[in-house]
Amino acid sequence: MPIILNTLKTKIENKTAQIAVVGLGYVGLPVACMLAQTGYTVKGVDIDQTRVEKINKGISPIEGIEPGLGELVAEVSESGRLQAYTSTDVLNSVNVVLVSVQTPIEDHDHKPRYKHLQTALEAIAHAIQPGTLVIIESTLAPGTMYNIVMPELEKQSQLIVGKDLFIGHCPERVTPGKLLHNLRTMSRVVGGYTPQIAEVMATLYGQYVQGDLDTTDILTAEIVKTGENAYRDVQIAFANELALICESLGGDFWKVRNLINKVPGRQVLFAGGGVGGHCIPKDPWLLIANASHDARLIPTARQVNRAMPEHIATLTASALESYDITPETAKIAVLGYAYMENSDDDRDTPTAALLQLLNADEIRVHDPFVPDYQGDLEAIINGVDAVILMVKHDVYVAQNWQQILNKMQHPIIIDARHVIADDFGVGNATIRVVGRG
Ligand code: SAJ
Repeated sequence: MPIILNTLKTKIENKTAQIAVVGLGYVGLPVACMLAQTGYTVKGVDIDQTRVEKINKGISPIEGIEPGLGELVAEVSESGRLQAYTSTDVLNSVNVVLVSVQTPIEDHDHKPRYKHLQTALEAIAHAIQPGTLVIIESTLAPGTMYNIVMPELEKQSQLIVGKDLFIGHCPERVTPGKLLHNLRTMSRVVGGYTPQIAEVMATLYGQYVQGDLDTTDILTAEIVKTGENAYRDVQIAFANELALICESLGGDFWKVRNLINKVPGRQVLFAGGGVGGHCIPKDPWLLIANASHDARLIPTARQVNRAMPEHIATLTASALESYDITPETAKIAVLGYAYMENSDDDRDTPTAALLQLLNADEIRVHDPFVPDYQGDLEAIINGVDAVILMVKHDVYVAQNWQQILNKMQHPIIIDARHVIADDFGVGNATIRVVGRG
């Protein structure tokens, strides 16, 4: 191992290494806090002045229920172990830089948009000293480290990767609502430019990660992260397609699913109203972005999942029509705006797509976690012609659905998440469950 790298490893081991985290969002901030709590002096950098000020006051800028994060931000800010800045000039005195900036995809061609990453790389390259380790934690299209990150850093810093500049890719595996828990417990793929660099990276992550630290090469790390989420998207698409087949045959996906899953090696996931969130809809496109292979399954799975809100809108329209309710008079309540149950996160939520497709005189939206939609559930449901259940929040599962039906103008429920128990006495109500013909 080069002496300069060995020196860095020693600094990491005795916690004298100065660490920086660029990007203090739902990944960067918990990472910065965990490293500070572990005993490092951490400089956090973010372009958002308000976010920086909040953190330096010991306040977490992240909304939603994140167990332990608020207290941890206060603790490490108070102790001075974490200080936040808007300027990347502070990077001229650090030994390790972690980068957690967003890597979205373009809507029109699904190609990655690396504006934030490139801005960060340019600023980092101009500030860092020889011997610095730069680790990208953002999710990347395979090939990005070699084709964009490495050339950008070398060109702007005049340093040479492997000689006086070290790079690696360690993609994050966080989920909103359990950021700190996942950061501590999930195994990590630690991709180093060289095995020695991967070893030094693992020394750092080993300070707070209890899961496995699987050291490997950079390309493998890029493919694993995007692949694990593309895999999930395809699994969900299979469940959705099987549900549509069941509906068309007059079958019941929920019964079929349970019986298939009794077979060893089968695990059909849940059909639903669509796939939202910050990673599953995006990562499949990152996986195939630079691949010369003409991927067909993965884009098709994306199409299947993106079409589910339209299916829910169709089920709704046909149910209203069966009661001779026209769009001009229809009143609909949509329950659930977040992209997943018991979360306030509404990034890429299927409900937003559904709302674009519904045709009604009045549409009321409710969500117990999303500030814009936290109205009184009973008042929202009162007098509507149809209720659409888009998210399986616990509060909806716990409802007395007979009482709800009694308050509605017409007894129509479109259940996109199998919220209502199978033993519910439907009576004369019309309850259309996704996957049930
Ligand atoms: N969904 C379905 N059917 C399913 C599962 C999910 O329709 O069977 C929908 C959800 O309603 C949601 C979307 O897909 O709209 C995504 O749900 P998710 O459970 O995959 O949750 P995410 O998006 O937070 O995924 C994250 C990912 N974790 C990371 O990227 C680090 C994913 O790899 C994890 O598998 C997932 O959390 C998890 O299992 O918690």
